[in-house]
This record gives sequence, C-alpha cells and structure tokens, in this order.
Amino acid sequence: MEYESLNENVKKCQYAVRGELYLRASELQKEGKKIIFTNVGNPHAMGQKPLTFPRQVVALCQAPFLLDDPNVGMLFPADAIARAKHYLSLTSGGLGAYSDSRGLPGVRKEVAEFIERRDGYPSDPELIFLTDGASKGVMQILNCVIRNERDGILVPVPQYPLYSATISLLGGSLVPYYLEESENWGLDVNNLRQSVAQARSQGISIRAMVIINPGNPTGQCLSEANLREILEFCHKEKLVLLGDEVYQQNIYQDERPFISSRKVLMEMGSPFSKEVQLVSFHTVSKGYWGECGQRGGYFEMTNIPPRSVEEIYKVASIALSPNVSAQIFMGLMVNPPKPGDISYDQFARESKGILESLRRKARIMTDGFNSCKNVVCNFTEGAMYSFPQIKLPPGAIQAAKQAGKVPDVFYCLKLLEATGISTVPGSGFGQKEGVFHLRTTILPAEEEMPEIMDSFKKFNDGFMAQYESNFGYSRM
Ligand code: DCS
Repeated sequence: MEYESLNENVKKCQYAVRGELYLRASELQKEGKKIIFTNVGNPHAMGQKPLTFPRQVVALCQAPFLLDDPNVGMLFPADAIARAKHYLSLTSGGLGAYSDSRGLPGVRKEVAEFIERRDGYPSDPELIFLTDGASKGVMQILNCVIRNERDGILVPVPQYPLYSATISLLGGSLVPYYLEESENWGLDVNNLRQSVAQARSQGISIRAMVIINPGNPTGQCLSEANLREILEFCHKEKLVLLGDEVYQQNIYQDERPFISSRKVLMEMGSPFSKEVQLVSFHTVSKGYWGECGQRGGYFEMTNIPPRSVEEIYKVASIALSPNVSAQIFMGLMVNPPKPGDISYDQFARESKGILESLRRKARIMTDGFNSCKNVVCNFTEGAMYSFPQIKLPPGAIQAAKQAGKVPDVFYCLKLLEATGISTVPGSGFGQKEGVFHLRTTILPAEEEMPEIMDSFKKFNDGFMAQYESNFGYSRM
C-alpha cells in the first residue's frame, strides 16, 4: 500500500476536529502541559458522569450471570433488572451475538414509539435502522446517494466535517450554502437557490441536502417556518433531505424548542408529506447522555422507495450487525425511566443537572467571548459548541502568512501554546472568504469555566494588542 498508490479520495479527505491543532495539543500533553481539550464534543472525556440507570441495565446485560445471583437485588434496582431481562430477551444470544443488520427489531420498535410520542405521527420500525453512532448512518446513506463527482450534496457552511470528509471520500461534490452569521446563523432559502443555480451551471446535479439542527458548529435552532421552507425547497428540487438531529436534546433557550423535520413534514400534509424523501439521524453520543464511546445511533427513512430501502439494507448487511450493547443504550435513550418507576427520580435528577449546567455554560462562554477584544459570538441556542468570530488585524494575517499558516490556524496554535486550550480553527468547518472563527465545546467543567474564559481573554487581548494596526480588520 504505497502512499502514491492510495485512493486519491482518501488523500483529499480532511477532518479538522482531529487535525493539526489536535495533533499539536496531543504532543504538548505528552510533554506534560495541561491541555483543555475543547476540540471534540466528547462529554465524558470532559468529566461528565454517566447516567446511572442505563449503565446498570447494560452492566447486567454484559454480565447476565449476575441476574442469577441471589444478591443481585442488593446491587441493582428492580426496574434495572427487569429492563436488562427485557433487552436480553430481544437479542438472539445476548450481547455477544450479531443482531439483524438493521438492529434488533424490539429496539427499533422502541425507537418508532419514541418518534411517534415526540412528533405525534406514527413511525414504522421497518424504516428505522440502528447504526454504530450517527456517523455510520450518514456514511451509509451518502454512499447510496453519491454516484460520481457530478453528484452534489448541499451542505451548510460552516458545517461539521463528517459531511465534507465523507463526500470527498465517496468522490462526490460538496455544494455549500452559507448560513447567515448576522442572522444568528439562520438559513436563507435565497442562498440555497443561488448555490443550486451556481452548481447546476457547472454541470452538477444536486441529489440531497443536509441540515444540522441544532447546528454544529453554529449552535442555531431552526424555526418551524424555516424547516417548512426547506422542505418545500426539497420538494420542488426533488432532493433527499438528510436531517442531522443529533443535538435535539441540547437546547438552551425557550423561544425555539427543537422540532423535528419529520414532524414539520407530516404537518405540511399532502403532497409534501407523501413525497419529500427524508432521512433523519440521531445518536446516544449527545444530549445529556453523551455516551460517545458506546457508538449507538439510528436513522429513520420517510418516503424512501421500498426498493431503495432494500438496497440500503443490503449495504448495511455487509457490516453484519451494529454494536448490540449500543443498541441497548439507544433503547434506553428512547425509553427512559418513567414517573413512578423506582429509578425515575434519580434519572430525572441526573439528566436535569447535566442539561441545566450546559445551559449555564453556554451563557458563560458566549458572554466571555463577547467581552474579548475583536471577538463577536452568537449565543449557543443549542448543540455543544461556541463559534466566535475572531476579527484578526492585518498584522496577524501577515504574521500567519510568514509562518505558512492559515490565519485562524495561526491564532488557534498561539492560543494553544499560551493557554493549553485546544480548539478547532473555523476554516475546518468552511468559512466565507476573509472571515475567521474558532470552535470550542461548551463542555469543560462548570467550575473551571470562569478560569478558562479569563485565560482566553488574557491571551486574546494580548494577541490583538500585539498585532493591532490601523489598517482595518478581517471582518467583512
Ligand atoms: N452529526 C453531528 C452534527 C455531529 O456533531 C456528530 C458528532 C455526529 C453527527 C456523529 O456523532 P456519533 O457518530 O457519535 O453519533 N460530533 C463531533 C464533533 O463535532 N465533536 O465531537 C464529535
């Protein structure tokens, strides 16, 4: 496998979340420097404790002999024991056996029931596939859609690089549509139309459109009206809508609660509800679960023709089976303890504690960034990130050029060296020309937050003073 002979798509593909900044941070950590990793939305790595109930259930499923121990009731609550028995009964030989390639039918039924409760419209378990994290689902679907480099996928910019990386890996074309920073990262359908017209003039046929709601890295929550416009657009242009809804539990304001694309689609009625093809993604990695390492996810298909569903099933079969323990996490996520259950109070206390802390941290971060010189930041309405714009003085851009670095990479490297804060440069998510950002997660421990923001401010304001001149700024 000589480097020269590798698949060119592999060489082209970039994934900034684990890019140059991450590598440098890992090096510094090895040298003994304290690093605050805010580059990945990985809550447990930042100290978040697992929710007790799901871990009890999965522990029992992993060690079923405990269920035969006469003392099991002293260690585990009765509802966790009952739930472990329930999930084991859904498997064909416990966690060590492959499941159906689409996932355990019993868990897919629980997911369908969750979707129905959430949206008020029935969902069909046959159209739900369980996956190893949402990432695998996105890759499977893009793999089915992209035929060649003339197939375009509309992707929001800034976007989460899973999309750009997978599209390059599969040899398709990413067609960007820009989110409006001055409109709180809203989506303007006129921008979409422009992007489509431009791509078509270059011979690209647009096949699908991605929305990330709530947004990564931008944190915005799409309004119902906006989702309607998007669905109408997909209907008119005959695009499959890929609704990345992995942050649906991560909402930090009350004006725009999460609303699923599917609910809006169903409410639009015929012909939209019967014709728009939609695939929605979810995961156990986010929300107040944050179980990234378990690798559990699902996608649900709406209006995808049965023959295409069959083909997607065939492709899923090549990987045999998604992780079975992760499927159980998914079952638990969509069917958590209910009021009156023995474990309910603890579960509610733990999950509420995590979400409330995230909400406070979103505020502390945004306010912290906005108090810094030449930094402006929209409030994190949802998801797990803050995405401040850094108005770099010409002197800094010049210095970056001399160092052979993209300006935001230069800034983030300096920040890392000075403070140990490891971020992702905005260019990794796609940027308008001449505008610079960085992304941090809002995940560091709440008690460490004021110190982190102080240290950021000290670095930033010093950096600006060092490079400032009177020639204007990078901001358009
Ligand atoms: N979609 C979005 C928008 C994401 O942000 C992520 C993960 C995923 C899908 C995939 O998650 P799972 O495969 O774990 O279900 N977000 C990455 C990020 O930006 N930081 O951490 C991981």
